Amino acid sequence: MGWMGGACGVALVLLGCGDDTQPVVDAAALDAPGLDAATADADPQCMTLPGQTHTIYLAFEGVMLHPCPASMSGCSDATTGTTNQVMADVMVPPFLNGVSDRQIIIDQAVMALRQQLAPYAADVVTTRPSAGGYIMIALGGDCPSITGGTAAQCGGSIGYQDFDCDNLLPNDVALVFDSASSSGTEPVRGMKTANTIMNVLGFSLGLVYSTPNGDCLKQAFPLGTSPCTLSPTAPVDTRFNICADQGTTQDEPAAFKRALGCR
Ligand SMILES: [Ca+2]
Repeated sequence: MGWMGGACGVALVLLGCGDDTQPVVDAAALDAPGLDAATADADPQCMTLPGQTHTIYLAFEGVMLHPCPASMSGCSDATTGTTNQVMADVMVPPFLNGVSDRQIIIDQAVMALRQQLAPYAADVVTTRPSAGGYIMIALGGDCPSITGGTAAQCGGSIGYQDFDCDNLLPNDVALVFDSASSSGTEPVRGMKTANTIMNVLGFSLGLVYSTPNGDCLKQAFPLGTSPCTLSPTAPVDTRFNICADQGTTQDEPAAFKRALGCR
């Protein structure tokens, strides 16, 4: 589990219990196969692995989540709302529920995230897809009430995600709490939200904690007013032994390319 701002990270044993959804067919490939082929030729890292999903669903308006069966410790499946991060069925409330300018903050967050992901063939949507695979970011509420963890366990976490070492699960579920967007102007609160999404998304795609300030994968990174960054040589935070094959650096853009493809 990834505890942003928390004291520790715990590696999950992934059981390969992904769902049976078919690999997403990229409609763009049908429209412009030549362009897609050229992109892949130009950068082999852009050839996505089979079964990966390209749609990132931001659930801002509330979503029901269900715990994994006891026998499955790592079975995130956004299509069914199933995740190892909750202990019981829980309704995530709308993001910034009751905040008068929440829609402006949400719009800013979506815009900032789309800019962050512009190099990658990711589709950021705010309506739940009716078919196909997708990664879901469930936004809203606070850590204790959503995860069932104690305040001490949550440790002020603003986001929460399973570390998906080697990116075995295509349809991840990640959590971003209201506290990710705690203060500032509307654009700042949107940027904070987008940066937190980038953080939990990186864990979904197989990355672990990094150390540079401003890096998207840094634990409790300074949120600031600018986009977080992805580095091809980001030093890994070796205080946390999260993935068995983690090195001393990680290629963060490559992980996003392999999972999402390139524009
Ligand atoms: Ca994944």
